[in-house]
Amino acid sequence: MHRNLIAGEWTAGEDTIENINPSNTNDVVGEYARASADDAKAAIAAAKAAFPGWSRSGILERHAILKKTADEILARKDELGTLLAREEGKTLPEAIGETIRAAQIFEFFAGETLRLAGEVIPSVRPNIGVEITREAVGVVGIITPWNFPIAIPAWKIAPALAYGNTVVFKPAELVPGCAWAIVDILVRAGLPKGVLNLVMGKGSVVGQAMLESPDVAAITFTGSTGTGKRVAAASIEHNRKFQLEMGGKNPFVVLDDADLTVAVEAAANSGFFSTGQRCTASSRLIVTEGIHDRFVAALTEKLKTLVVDDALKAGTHIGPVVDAGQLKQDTDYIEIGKGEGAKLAFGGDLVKRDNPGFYLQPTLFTEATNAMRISREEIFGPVVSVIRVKDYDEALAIANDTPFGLSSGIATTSLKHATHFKRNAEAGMVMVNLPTAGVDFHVPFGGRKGSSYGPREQGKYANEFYTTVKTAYTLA
Ligand code: UN1
Repeated sequence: MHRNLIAGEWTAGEDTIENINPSNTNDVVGEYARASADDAKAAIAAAKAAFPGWSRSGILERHAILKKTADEILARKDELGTLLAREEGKTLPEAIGETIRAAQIFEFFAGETLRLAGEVIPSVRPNIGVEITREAVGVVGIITPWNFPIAIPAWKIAPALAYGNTVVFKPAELVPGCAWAIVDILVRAGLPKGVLNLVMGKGSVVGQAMLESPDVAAITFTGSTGTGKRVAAASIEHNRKFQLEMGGKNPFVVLDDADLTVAVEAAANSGFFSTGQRCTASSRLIVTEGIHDRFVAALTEKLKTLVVDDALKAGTHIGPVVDAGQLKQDTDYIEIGKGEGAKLAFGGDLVKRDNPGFYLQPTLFTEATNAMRISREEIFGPVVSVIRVKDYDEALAIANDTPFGLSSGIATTSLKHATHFKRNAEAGMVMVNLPTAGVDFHVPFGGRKGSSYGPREQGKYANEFYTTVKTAYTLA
């Protein structure tokens, strides 16, 4: 049984949950403790008690712990990647890639501990100096989703610790395995007791206790829009910092002058890899009429070659959907799409494999409009629609006509259109001739409009959230 970590002790929760493999529901990945509200309160108290010591700890100590963590994750990439693929269902190569990314993130923030700088500026008054420094915020609550079980915890825990905060970490209930593994690694790397606390369990219990606590100084959340709004409301109540990464309905524009192979590869990757379960996935392909039919034909041919099967099997391109609830959401949207009059061009059906799992064909709608629910609401599955447009101007207008604004892509060989799109896409990230998903680990990540709230994550920009600014005046 895998326990929670509270004040440096591995503790049993109020009950346990089985972590089930979505590629084979007979396979139990492990038993994981579920924390009670009192456990969560104890974790917050432990993080609060550990804060004065950790926030004043030497940067070399923090550097060493984060670096050691990076090294162990990298050394165990195959084993951890297998655990990830088993509990979440992305393919083994995708899962190993994500594990390497987590190691790179810890390595990056190990370096950032040595680089955090302030400013010294003269006062407007004579003989006075002004120093601007960044300090740790306090106890940071970290709430992570199931779709990136190791990379998202890494990109929140690493900067939180690097800049001297203490942490209460609540991973998604569906994927406690990788969360437990990285906490175990960090603790063995030398983190003092209470600096990082793991409280696996239900959002309504553990998450709620975090939201209600006046001792949680900041919350970083990646997940659904509905929960994000609750995090925001509760955080305003306590005057706490918060950062939200929520949904996307990312457009990928294909212009007449696109390189067809580049466009098809990017669209297939954006829409269907990681089973479409990425907030950066592209589920709206906005295609100008001169290339529309050729693009749809080539993408359909590509989809025929993609193998949907067990995440651990060699040769699988698309793993299963994560669980029964998500599968129902995907198939409900497929019915909604048909009902709205979009044309089902490929897929749409569940498929049976050797093991019982949540297998869904990659599904492509054509003749969709941007007003349809399948074009407006995040599905979070391997379900993509093609919207036919006249020209670039209409494509851009439709790309931006969405409540979301995370990522946005275009396939074109025109410098003029690429440049215009980069400037005018209403999104936090823009991709030219590249998939909308799959980002670097050392540069800012985040969006606009309904997708995100607060400072960017990742790269050095992460310090905007995980530190608070102090301005000190000294009379010479
Ligand atoms: C990526 O596309 O590389 O939840 C990362 C998500 C995002 C991460 C996407 N926060 O899907």
